[in-house]
Amino acid sequence: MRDFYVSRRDRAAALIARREPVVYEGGEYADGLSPDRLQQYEQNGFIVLENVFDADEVSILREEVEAMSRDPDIRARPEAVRERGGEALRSIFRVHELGKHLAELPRNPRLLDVARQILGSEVYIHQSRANIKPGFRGKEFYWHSDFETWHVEDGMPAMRAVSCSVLLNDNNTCNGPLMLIPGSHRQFVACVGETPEDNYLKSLRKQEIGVPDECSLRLLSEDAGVTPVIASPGSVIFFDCNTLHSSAANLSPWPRNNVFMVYNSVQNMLVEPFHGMAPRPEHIAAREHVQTLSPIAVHS
Ligand code: 6CS
Ligand code: FE
Repeated sequence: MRDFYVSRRDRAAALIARREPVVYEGGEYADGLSPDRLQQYEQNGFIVLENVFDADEVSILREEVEAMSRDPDIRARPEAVRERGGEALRSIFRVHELGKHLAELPRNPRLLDVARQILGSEVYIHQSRANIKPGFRGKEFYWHSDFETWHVEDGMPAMRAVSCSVLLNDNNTCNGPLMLIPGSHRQFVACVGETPEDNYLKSLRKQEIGVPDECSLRLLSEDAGVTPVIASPGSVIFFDCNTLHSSAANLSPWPRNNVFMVYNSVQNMLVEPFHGMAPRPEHIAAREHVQTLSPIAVHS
């Protein structure tokens, strides 16, 4: 398959125009978002929906994530990723299969219909994770496009995936909220540097390869600025797979635990990774274990 988004090769940094639409099939495949909101998503590359889950629903999910992060069996699994230089957990991958309540989350029509509408097809989960940022200790995530990594390291062919972050705590100005660059989804930033073997073992703790250069970051944030998402628990952020985002360390006393799920179109299944190396493990990028999602009944 031809690689239209060459990155991490023997080249300088570059901005490459996006080839694919942001919203597929005219947004008519499902009706998760109103036309206004869909347009906002298309323009900015993200949208924040408030009160998607009520306090009871959120506390069930929050407690499940907290219990998982204390569970010695989970902590011993390859899905548990630690912070640098210690035992503290940074992320737990594949939470939509390891958890009980979290297993139902991707099939909740409040999320699933938004993903199906944006991607204009049936969808499956490419990756899920809980990102754990305890007060005073949670570390940062540097600027990146998820698609850059998924394309190069996982062989995701096209920009036809959407991430969804479910806020389990209050995300405020002090506890390291997600920050996004509006409009950055419209160009691919080709990154400098070569991918080392088993890069994910390092990059999931601190990403250094596949991060945009400062000049591109400045260019893209010059007009539109940077938007921090300050929102209450139960809010959901949908963002395009190529929208540049980051988050700062949590120096506040308040935890910031969010669940993050990536919906990919069934028309955009993984091929061989574009850097020619071995694929990353299944719990980081679903390749064989792919299940088309059908909605579950939930009270609304
Ligand atoms: O490598 C990955 O797939 C992950 N890394 C980051 C920093 N964000 C997206 C994704 O979860
Ligand atoms: Fe990311």
